[in-house]
Amino acid sequence: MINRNKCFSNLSAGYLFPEVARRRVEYEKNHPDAKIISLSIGNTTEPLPAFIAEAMANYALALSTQEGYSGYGDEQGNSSLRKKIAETFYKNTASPDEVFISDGAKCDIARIQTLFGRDVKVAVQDPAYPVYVDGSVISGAAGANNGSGYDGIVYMPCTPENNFFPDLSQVSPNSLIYFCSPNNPTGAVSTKQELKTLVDFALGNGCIIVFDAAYREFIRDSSLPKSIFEIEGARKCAIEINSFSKPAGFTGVRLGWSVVPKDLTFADGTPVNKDWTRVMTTLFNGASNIAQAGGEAALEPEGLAAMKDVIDYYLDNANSIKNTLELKNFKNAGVKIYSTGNSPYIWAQFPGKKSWEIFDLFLDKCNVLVTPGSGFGPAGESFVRFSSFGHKKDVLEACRRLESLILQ
Ligand code: PGU
Repeated sequence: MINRNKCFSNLSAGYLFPEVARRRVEYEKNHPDAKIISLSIGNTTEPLPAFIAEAMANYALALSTQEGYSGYGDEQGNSSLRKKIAETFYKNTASPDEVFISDGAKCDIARIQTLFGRDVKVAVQDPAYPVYVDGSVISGAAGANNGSGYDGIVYMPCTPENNFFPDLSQVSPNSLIYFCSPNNPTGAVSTKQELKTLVDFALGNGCIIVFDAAYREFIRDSSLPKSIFEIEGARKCAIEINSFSKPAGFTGVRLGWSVVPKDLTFADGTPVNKDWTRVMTTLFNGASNIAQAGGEAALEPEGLAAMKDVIDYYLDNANSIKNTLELKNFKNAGVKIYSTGNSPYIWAQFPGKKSWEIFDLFLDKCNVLVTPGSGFGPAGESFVRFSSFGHKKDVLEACRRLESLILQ
């Protein structure tokens, strides 16, 4: 028999969101009448803008014609879409041949680990989107969980005390630094000055930043940077990962992209772009051509306007959740709310309580599902994350239930 890959036995728990779903099912078994509302996983709920859906439908229909049919496309993605992404999001900072189209940001975060192998040192914001850490464990770059985190990972606490920007001094030279802004789960958006500190640190210490900008379109404060490449020097030390999931509602359609600048090199001088091209052409066969047609429509003026409307909708939900959590019942119990208005997530601290305890309390007393902060890393303990992805009527109903919650 083949031995189990040890890296899998190093994982101390299942993936966070299936675990939340499992507990929901368990609860429903015992409470069949419960009408649970999820403010947990960040999954889009609103219909695709018609303009974008029509572009995909037309493309799909044309596939049944001789003229409209296409098979495998370029592994790096359609050149017209790469060009549009470069023009829309990276004017003067990245060129189309530095853009790689993918089937989503999560998949890119997984594949990116093959670039660096098991010997790379990894640093993550704590708390962080769990895929950076779990993926590092699966790839062997991190070891077993020692009770306060996985061996080999440098956790950089991002807490209210440091305004959610980490102290980088703990990061070893030549590390891979995962960084997410707007951040999942805290919602914090790093300022230009903060990202400059990060970029300067990476440049001075031989580090590479994997910058996850999946929530960039939620940034409404125009003084805040939407891309790491707005920072001078980032082309020499950063990769950016992004997605159509949240702005265009493509969580199910699946489409994302990465930007790997040609100026970024490994210690031996090899361009990272060269190896990333090799990974994308060898381990990936291109994003769905139908999804790419949708992506192109999303970047037309009509698509961009429709995406803004959908994001406004979720931001309005976020505001309703924030207003509810600021009510007396929460305030008097010492609950602290962190909400930036530039993110779909509200991060809330319940001093003295464990994250899963708060999860159980909301599930039991309000039939509202949230995500326990400890699932995002050790510094997330005593926090929970509220997601604003949901139909407005459901979010408002969840808020009504929370209003009458009595917290001891
Ligand atoms: N990056 C970040 C920071 C995310 O929060 C998510 C989704 C993704 C990437 C995934 O992007 P795709 O392009 O759709 O692959 N986070 C959600 C969903 C959970 C999950 O497992 O992806 C969340 O609730 O945190």
